[in-house]
Amino acid sequence: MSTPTPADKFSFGLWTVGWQGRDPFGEATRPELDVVEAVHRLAELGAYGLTFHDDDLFGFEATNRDQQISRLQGALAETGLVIPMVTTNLFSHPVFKDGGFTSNDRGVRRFALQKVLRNVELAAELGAKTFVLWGGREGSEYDVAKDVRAALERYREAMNLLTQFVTDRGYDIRFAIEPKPNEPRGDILLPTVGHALAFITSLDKPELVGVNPEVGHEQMAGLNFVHGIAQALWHGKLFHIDLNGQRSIKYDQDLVFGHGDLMNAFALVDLLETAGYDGPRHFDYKPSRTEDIKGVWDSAKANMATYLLLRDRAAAFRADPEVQEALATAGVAELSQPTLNAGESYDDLIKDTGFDPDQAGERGYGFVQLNQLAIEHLTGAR
Ligand code: GLT
Ligand code: MN
Ligand code: MN
Repeated sequence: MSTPTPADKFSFGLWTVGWQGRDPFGEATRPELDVVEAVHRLAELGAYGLTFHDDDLFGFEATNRDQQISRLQGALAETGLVIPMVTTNLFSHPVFKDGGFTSNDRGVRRFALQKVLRNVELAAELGAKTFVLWGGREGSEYDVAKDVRAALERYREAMNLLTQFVTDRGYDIRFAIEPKPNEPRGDILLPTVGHALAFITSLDKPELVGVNPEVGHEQMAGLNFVHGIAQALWHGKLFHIDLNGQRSIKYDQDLVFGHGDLMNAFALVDLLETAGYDGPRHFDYKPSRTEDIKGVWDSAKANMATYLLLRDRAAAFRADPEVQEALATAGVAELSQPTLNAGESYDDLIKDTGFDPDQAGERGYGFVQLNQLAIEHLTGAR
């Protein structure tokens, strides 16, 4: 089994290993984790990056902001860990109960933007290249209480202001919107990858905005995460990714990567590794509430170990001659061939009499056998 190294580009949110296990039904089960300790432990385990919200590092009041930033910088210098992504907490404080960029309260919207602008300055200072925006409170519980068209207009206004800001300041930063269908709001705006991709096309500088899809968030909506990622890649919009595990349509579980739909995780790693995605492999999970601090670090390790196992398994799957034969039978590569020949037009197609639909209807694609081979590789039987 391979050991993680910085070249694998594994990163973790400070709020993940730092989660104390507080949930709507119970108190914290673990003590606070200091950022310096987090950086050192993650570096020892072979991660390359740490990400954080402003509030994770210095709290909402930010009374110790400068001190915490310099403590973080010290730990980074000692370990070589980097900060590939920064994000802003627009969801914990009561002021954001009706949202940040799309709160009905204009004062709140101005405050939310100010909080993000200040944090983008910090992101630039720390060398982060991606700024994630998870709009967990942008939404509603009651349809009559939110003018969704106006909310989207305000969302757009916010994104246009932010992209103008990084452009004027000359920052090498792009934004990544993180979709989620619900929780904590009853319904969240831009609930899926598809919604976010469509929204981005309406922006002034769409080239500076992409998506940060999270495994569990798409699966909460019953969607196929691999399909969502493939489409984001196809649009050139996969700026960042949140890896974790989710078991079916229910509350956001944030399990270790692969501890949910393992088969989909296998296909995801295969896709990321073969499609040329070179961004961070960012884990956004929660060490379960049952775990002590040893369990926290074991679970952090488990995320990376699962990713590397799946990477090895996927490579073995691709290299297997039987798989290659099954892929050929399935016609997987044939889909990359344009449907019309070069120079052919719809007139040629209308006149074409060479195709026998009855005969083509008899074709067996062998998809089940291909999938079984994938299972055999995934389980180490091959
Ligand atoms: C929060 C959320 C995550 C987001 C984080 C970024 S915050 O923990 O559940 O999915 O990625 O804001
Ligand atoms: Mn989540
Ligand atoms: Mn996330």
